[in-house]
Amino acid sequence: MKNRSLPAASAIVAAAIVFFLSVMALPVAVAVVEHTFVVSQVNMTHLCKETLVTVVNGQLPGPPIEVTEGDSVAVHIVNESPYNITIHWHGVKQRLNCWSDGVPMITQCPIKPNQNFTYRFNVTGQEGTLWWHAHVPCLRASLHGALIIRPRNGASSYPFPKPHKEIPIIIGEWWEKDLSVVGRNMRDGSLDDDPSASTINGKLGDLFNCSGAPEDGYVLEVEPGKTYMLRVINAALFYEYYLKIAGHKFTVVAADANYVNPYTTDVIAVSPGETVDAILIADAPPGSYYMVAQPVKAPLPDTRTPVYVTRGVVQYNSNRSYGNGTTEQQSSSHGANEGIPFGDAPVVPEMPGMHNTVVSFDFHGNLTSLRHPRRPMVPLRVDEHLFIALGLGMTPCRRGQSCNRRKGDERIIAATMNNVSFHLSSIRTPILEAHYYHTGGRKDDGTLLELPDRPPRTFNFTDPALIPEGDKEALLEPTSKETVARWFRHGATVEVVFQSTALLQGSSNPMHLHGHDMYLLAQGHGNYDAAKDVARYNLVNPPMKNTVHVPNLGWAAVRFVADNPGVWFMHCHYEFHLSMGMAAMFIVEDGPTVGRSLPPPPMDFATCGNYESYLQTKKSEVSHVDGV
Ligand SMILES: *[C@@H]1O[C@H](CO)[C@@H](O)[C@H](O)[C@H]1NC(C)=O
Ligand SMILES: *[C@@H]1O[C@H](CO)[C@@H](O)[C@H](O)[C@H]1NC(C)=O
Ligand SMILES: *[C@@H]1O[C@H](CO)[C@@H](O)[C@H](O)[C@H]1NC(C)=O
Ligand SMILES: *[C@@H]1O[C@H](CO)[C@@H](O)[C@H](O)[C@H]1NC(C)=O
Ligand SMILES: *[C@@H]1O[C@H](CO)[C@@H](O)[C@H](O)[C@H]1NC(C)=O
Ligand SMILES: *[C@@H]1O[C@H](CO)[C@@H](O)[C@H](O)[C@H]1NC(C)=O
Ligand SMILES: *[C@@H]1O[C@H](CO)[C@@H](O)[C@H](O)[C@H]1NC(C)=O
Ligand SMILES: *[C@@H]1O[C@H](CO)[C@@H](O)[C@H](O)[C@H]1NC(C)=O
Ligand SMILES: *[C@@H]1O[C@H](CO)[C@@H](O)[C@H](O)[C@H]1NC(C)=O
Ligand SMILES: *[C@@H]1O[C@H](CO)[C@@H](O)[C@H](O)[C@H]1NC(C)=O
Ligand SMILES: [Cu+2]
Repeated sequence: MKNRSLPAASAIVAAAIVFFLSVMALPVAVAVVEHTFVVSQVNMTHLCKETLVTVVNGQLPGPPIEVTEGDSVAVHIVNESPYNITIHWHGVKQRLNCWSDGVPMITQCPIKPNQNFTYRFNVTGQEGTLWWHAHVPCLRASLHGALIIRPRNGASSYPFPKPHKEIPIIIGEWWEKDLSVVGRNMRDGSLDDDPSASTINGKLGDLFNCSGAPEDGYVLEVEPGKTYMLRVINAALFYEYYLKIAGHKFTVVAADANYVNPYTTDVIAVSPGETVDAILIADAPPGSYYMVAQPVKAPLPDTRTPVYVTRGVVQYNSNRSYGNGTTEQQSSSHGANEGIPFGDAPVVPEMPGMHNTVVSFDFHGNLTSLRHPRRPMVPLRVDEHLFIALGLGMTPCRRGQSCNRRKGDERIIAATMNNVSFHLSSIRTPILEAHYYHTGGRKDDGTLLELPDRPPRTFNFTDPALIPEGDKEALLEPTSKETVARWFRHGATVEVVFQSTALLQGSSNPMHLHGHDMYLLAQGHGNYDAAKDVARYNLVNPPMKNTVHVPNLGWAAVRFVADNPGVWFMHCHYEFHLSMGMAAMFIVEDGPTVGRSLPPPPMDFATCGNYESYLQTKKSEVSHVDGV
């Protein structure tokens, strides 16, 4: 392990600026939460093997960022890795601040090795769990962490009883392969790389071993009767996961940093990019219980193997509390009250079948947004309708590309939206910068292709006969790589129906939109049919999501208001789909006033050519320790 001291790593410097808003004549404390993220490579050992991994501040998962709603955040990135890096603040709305969205060559030049960059953004009008991750092919598998937003008025203003403790539960993967190579392979259509294990909070758990010695697992210690808020994040590249704890139920209270009506369930379904906040009450007989995260596979015939289940343990505190301030430590082999004696093997939960996608469908279908002062009304009038078919296709192999896929060397797999596969050609200026300065990225200037509003041809999208290569599928497989964008007038209400298809696979698609939350109006199995499905829209309290899990061989209908000017990436959060092109840019035009238009880039914003002259601003940042 590389031994170095970290410069003020994840320090939240104390102090608070107090702004006196003349209008309200009330003091409102606004704070700057400041972090330094050193991106570097360290050796970590799992499964008997030392592996070089790229991490932030030597940690996997990376450091959490904890803020209070309304705070300003400044994160100084020090790139000591050999890779070009950007960090995306997943789910942060970045109002009028697209410059800090962290998508390479779309919103900024990547941070080169041995360079620094500072992200500045405000976290306004959002509460709950989000996360941050590198937006570089595959490297997000080891470059990620939680972003926790607490209410301005303290934990007492949660719309549920204040939990005893709040615990991030980050589901991830352990990769022994070089992730930068895996990223290149995926871009070139190879699906042959797999992780070596799944993880909970970076731990592989006892289903994995080194020469028979089990790997450490994550342990959540609980006190009987107490309430815990689990902030569940799926940071994995490949799979949706089911999370269960033997002998316990969850009450889901938020998803994607939006409160939901409390929903009690014994299983949480969380797709890559999604977050779920759930209350766990330690109300089972004291003992130990496995917490299991199991990947969800597409229905058979499924193309991807293998899958890895991981587990940790919920361990009841074995100390006996006398209720008079005295706790007595008990030996762990000592029999407890009723229930499971300590020291026995933890109780194992019964998991859904590996290919059972119904549990996920029900979970997502049961989320409704909580009535909350900040909950906006669902827009009823729709200005733009898009129908986006998600699938795979084939493009001709380009010269110089390693086309080791299918039928010799002629074609490679691509992932598509309406028969176009996203590809950023070698540009020197990020799209957002070109768009802002009118040197490109504008509608009709010929630099980008417009994403079609619907697929070029209607077919039976969910016919399983399209999954294997064959005559039926062959007609639909040719596709092309383009730099695709769809422009929206400022303030337009956009309805998008995402249709998962059976083209060469039957997988679900967690669709993520940057800079906006989407109202998830409805989901369904099979082909979307407006004639009957519009009637099923929830226009009263649909959940608001930044990542919408589009069911396997099914669809999801969403609406959003395009009122945040900028160039926003919209893509599948399965890394292989994203790398293969299941993406597009949603470009929201400026509004009629300065206050509704994208401001110029920050003073210290680097352009791709002049990193050398990049100025590290030394603004006096004043911060506070978060928590009221
Ligand atoms: C990782 O381990 C390898 C082999 O032991 C060693 O050569 C390398 O210097 C180490 N790298 C770091 C960053 O510690
Ligand atoms: C990093 O990006 C620059 C362009 O900004 C490119 O020239 C260079 O090859 C990239 N380096 C790596 C290691 O990918
Ligand atoms: C980047 O930041 C680190 C830590 O603050 C500093 O030591 C280093 O000189 C900076 N590098 C550049 C190129 O500005
Ligand atoms: C954050 O909020 C402060 C105070 O309202 C404002 O001055 C600043 O410009 C905002 N920063 C960003 C990046 O939006
Ligand atoms: C884990 O244990 C099994 C069975 O004992 C063994 O076959 C396997 O090699 C072990 N894995 C590692 C990485 O040592
Ligand atoms: C609390 O109760 C226990 C059990 O009755 C007793 O042993 C202990 O001394 C008490 N502690 C105090 C501080 O009263
Ligand atoms: C149990 O009691 C011991 C000794 O008082 C203490 O060190 C330990 O932290 C306690 N465990 C928990 C989970 O509270
Ligand atoms: C909610 O979940 C239950 C099973 O727990 C299921 O029967 C029901 O159909 C789900 N509701 C929706 C709207 O999906
Ligand atoms: C699509 O294909 C499925 C499976 O073969 C079939 O059940 C369904 O009826 C077809 N739908 C249409 C509209 O043809
Ligand atoms: C998809 O696009 C490719 C390349 O432009 C074209 O050859 C093919 O006909 C299109 N497919 C359909 C179904 O329109
Ligand atoms: Cu996808």
